[in-house]
Amino acid sequence: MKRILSGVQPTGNLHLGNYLGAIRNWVKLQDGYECLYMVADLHAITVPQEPDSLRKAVREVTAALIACGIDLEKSAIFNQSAVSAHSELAWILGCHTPLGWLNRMTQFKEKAGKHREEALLGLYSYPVLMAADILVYKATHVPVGEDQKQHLELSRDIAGAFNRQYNTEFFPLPEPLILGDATRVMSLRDGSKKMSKSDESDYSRINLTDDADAIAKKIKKATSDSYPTVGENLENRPEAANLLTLYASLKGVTREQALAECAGKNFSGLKQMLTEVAVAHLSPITRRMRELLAAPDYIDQVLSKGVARARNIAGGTMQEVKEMIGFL
Ligand code: AQP
Repeated sequence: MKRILSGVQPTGNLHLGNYLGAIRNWVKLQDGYECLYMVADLHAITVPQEPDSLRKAVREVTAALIACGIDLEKSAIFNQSAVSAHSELAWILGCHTPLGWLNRMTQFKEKAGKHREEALLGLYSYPVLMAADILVYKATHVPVGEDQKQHLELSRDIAGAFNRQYNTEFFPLPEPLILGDATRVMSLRDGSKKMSKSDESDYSRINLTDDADAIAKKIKKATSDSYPTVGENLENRPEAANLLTLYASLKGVTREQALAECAGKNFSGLKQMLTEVAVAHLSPITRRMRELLAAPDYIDQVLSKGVARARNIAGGTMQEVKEMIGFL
């Protein structure tokens, strides 16, 4: 059986990077796999969160997943913290993970930055929790954006270390699925940085909650250059290349087709084309999200149903893991 586990952190508004790099692919994968999608609230608290904002963000992310097309008849959406097996397995896997492996993780280095000594243990051990998230469901495939590739490789290493220690093939080695043509969407303000929820500038990203005016304003203000045509010297123009990728991906055409459509146009022509396609694509999602958010009880029911399904699978794994380890 092929099973998918993936997640998104409730650390703010979901953006176009989360959508194109992850969620849109999750929707497509529902036909070929059993899919479990979690709202990763345990990962969110690796940096301080305000309780009311966290609660709100969990419901917003759930609404966004439904609005983007996750089919609740097929797939489960659940809040990670409600399935205690994630934390339990994370501890056990932490006891099978050499520090040297964690020291190599670039996301920790980037996020902790110069304040390494003050960074929290949870931020450092985040990839071990991610391994637990995946392995507790014995997921075979994990759709992620480029930025999570290294963590996923570590999950495979941890699964291998556990299997070797207990001379078993209990955990499948999860395969990354890095799909689509926008696996690394860049900031609208700086083409060398990925689009991110935690970027201080809201102008760096297009949120799934942005209305048509906000989308138009943000694209208009996106960093430009003064090349006369879109296609010229694209390899050295990260901002133009990023907007072109966004256009192609939202329109569902290849990069070459997108370039052909832009023939003779300058940066502001590309911005206009992108605005139209982004508004057309995102406005039904935003509308549906608003309707769902007006019914928080429904969202909570969706999560409880997902939690029950997730607990059922995770509980079975934990029983077997404990037996293998020698816990009474
Ligand atoms: N810019 C991106 N391009 C493509 N894919 C992306 N993803 C995130 N940013 C981009 C993918 O979205 C999924 C969910 O990500 P997440 O919210 O769990 O964590 P993140 O990668 O840390 O996302 P952010 O927006 O950068 O959040 P903050 O700022 O809170 O750290 C993942 O599959 C990710 O690859």
